[in-house]
Amino acid sequence: MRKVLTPIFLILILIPAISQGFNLLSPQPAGVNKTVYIEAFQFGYRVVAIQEGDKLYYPSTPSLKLNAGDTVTFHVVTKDVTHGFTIDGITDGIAEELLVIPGRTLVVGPVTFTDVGKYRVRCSANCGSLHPFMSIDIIVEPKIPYYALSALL
Ligand SMILES: [Cu+2]
Repeated sequence: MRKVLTPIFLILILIPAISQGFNLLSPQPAGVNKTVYIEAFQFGYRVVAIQEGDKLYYPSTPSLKLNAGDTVTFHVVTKDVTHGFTIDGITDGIAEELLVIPGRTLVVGPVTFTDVGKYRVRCSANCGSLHPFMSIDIIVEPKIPYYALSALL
């Protein structure tokens, strides 16, 4: 069984590697442009959809997952009261300007996430009793092609 599986495994790794010019360990291939649609509410944020080119995704995760190098434009709306949308370490200098007002769309970005890590989005407008706890995490993961990962197994 192993004698059969090994060549199949190698082919599965080599075909994409050859087609991409053996670019296996390039640490950060060019990122992807994304538009992320977010709804702010008392007391949290929900990722409604992610647009990548002409593709639209509807993520069901509580955080926003990105790959290093991605460039993101956020479109943020709210249906209840005015909220804020500040990204720790990125929009610190303009936090008070980033208000999400009912009936309007706040556009933030484009922001390029070059560093792997966790970025916390916070509400900067006092929107009610649980306002201090209103946040969502953006998790930026290294961009490693799937076949490079499989070669490590
Ligand atoms: Cu709020």
